[in-house]
Amino acid sequence: MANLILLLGDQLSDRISALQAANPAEDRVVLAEVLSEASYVPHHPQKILLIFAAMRQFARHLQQQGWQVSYQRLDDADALGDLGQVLQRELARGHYARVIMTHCGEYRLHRQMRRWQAEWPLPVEIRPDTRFLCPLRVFRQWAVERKEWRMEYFYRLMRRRTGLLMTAEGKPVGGKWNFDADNRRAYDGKRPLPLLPATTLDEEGQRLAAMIAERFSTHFGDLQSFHWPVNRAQALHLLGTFIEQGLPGFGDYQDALSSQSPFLFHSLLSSSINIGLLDPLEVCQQAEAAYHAGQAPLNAVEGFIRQIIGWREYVRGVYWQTMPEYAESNALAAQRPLPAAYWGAPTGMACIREVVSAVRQYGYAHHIQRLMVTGNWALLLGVQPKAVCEWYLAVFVDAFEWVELPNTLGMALHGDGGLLASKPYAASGKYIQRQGDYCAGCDYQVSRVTEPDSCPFNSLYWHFLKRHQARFAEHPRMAMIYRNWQRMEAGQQQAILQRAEWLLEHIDQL
Ligand code: FAD
Ligand code: DLZ
Ligand code: SF4
Repeated sequence: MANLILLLGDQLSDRISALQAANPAEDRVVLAEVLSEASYVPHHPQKILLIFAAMRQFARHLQQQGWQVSYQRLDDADALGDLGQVLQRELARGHYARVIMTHCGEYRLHRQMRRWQAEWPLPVEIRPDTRFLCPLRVFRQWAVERKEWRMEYFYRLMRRRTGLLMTAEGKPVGGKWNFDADNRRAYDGKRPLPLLPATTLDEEGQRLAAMIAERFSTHFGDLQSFHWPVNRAQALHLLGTFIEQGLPGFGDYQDALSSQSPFLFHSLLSSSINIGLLDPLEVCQQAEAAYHAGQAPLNAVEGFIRQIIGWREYVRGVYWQTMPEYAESNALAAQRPLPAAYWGAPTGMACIREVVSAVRQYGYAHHIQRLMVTGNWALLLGVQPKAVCEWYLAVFVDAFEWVELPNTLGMALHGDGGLLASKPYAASGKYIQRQGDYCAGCDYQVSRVTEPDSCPFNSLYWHFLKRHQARFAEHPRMAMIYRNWQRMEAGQQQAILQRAEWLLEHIDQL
């Protein structure tokens, strides 16, 4: 008998496990644009457009390969509101032995799928998501064997498992596992920036954009500058361009911030990898080949591969190992609401303004903008993790909870108490100044700490450290900072804390 196969909007890959060993002549594939998935957070309109346009193109691709596909469009007259309803309608229309799906990327949806398994009269099979390089059982094994989880050690395991940048003797190429120390340059404008990829929508995509603009008009974000790949050919093109133009500078400028470009030398590949248009291993193999061909230096290629086989796989493992409790954690008891500037309210803080306006325009910010500007600001202010996480999940085109939550709650906010990264990524304005040119266009003075025009990051940095002194003072990598604080005169300390208190009372007027 036939099987009914569900594919989600971030499972658009021929290799997806739900399709394996299926029979195109007999089985039916279901893809559905549903309001429940499009509105559980106020997704950036470009994220909805990306997912729907890519789903439509993938459904067409499957049909061309001979698959029978049922596709629900959001604006179909008989459109149903959620995935369970859509599947039940399909089940009522035919005779099926089982429903097959691939493990999804968010706990809330996984819980629904488990409910279908328990309640529906036919078997519901949830297969592992084999697009990831580290099966969840391997991560679990790694995690239970350790008292402390650190990405660096997990990454070495992944280098050995994949063989990427490994010598025949089983040693890391270049004699070191990690070249991060070489990846901290500010951008001086000398190396030419890669060109922004071309707009990727066909005529149908343009119509879809108009529908989304109308239906989701209250969501934060513009639709005009849409550049995201919506099919595999476009994603492969972007990958090729990145390897040629971006990768050689990726390492040097990985941590740079620049008002000249919101993208710098970053790949822009996260959405393509996350929704299934590209395979993470093929991306890394192309980068590795560029190194062996002498087209990109080792610090760039190692840094890039580390993000994908290291951080990306690590955060996914942490997510599934710790959910649902992880989402509830708030180790620093942060309670403030999210500042209005995150939703585009005017601010004199140039760094926040630059990043939020790029997010509005593109649904994108690169890692250092996410971590050290919007993340750091929320950390220093003590914004409630749930509010911050909802923002990150909504406004980035590449955001799915398995990757967004550990990065935001764990890495940026230290809300997990150090499970993901032992030390908080808290920094003063000096860090932002060192990494780029935002401060030159700011209403505040980065060199000042206590004055009315002093950079808000500066006093709030000390306020954060003082608030959490009991937790961090003994941390070996933070002891020196606390010694610097102790060395300040009492009057200076008091002035800093007073300025910070004033800022905390006027957050939405900064
Ligand atoms: P590049 O800088 O070119 O990096 C190459 C690839 O490495 C990325 O495409 C991505 O697949 C992977 N990668 C890099 N860093 C990470 C990381 N920390 N975790 C997982 N994968 C990584 N990434 C998402 O894909 N979705 C998210 O929702 C998301 N939320 C984040 C929230 C915060 C607070 C922070 C600090 C980071 C977040 N990241 C997220 C990770 C990272 O910032 C993005 O993957 C990256 O900026 C995407 O841009 P890019 O493709 O140009 O990446
Ligand atoms: C993000 C998203 C959106 C906006 N819409 C849909 C949709 O209509 N149908 C669908 O199958 N998937 C959608 N997605 C992606 C899902 O939300 C995603 O599969 C889950 O969050 C798990 O990662
Ligand atoms: Fe940001 Fe402070 Fe620099 Fe202004 S001075 S851009 S607020 S770091």
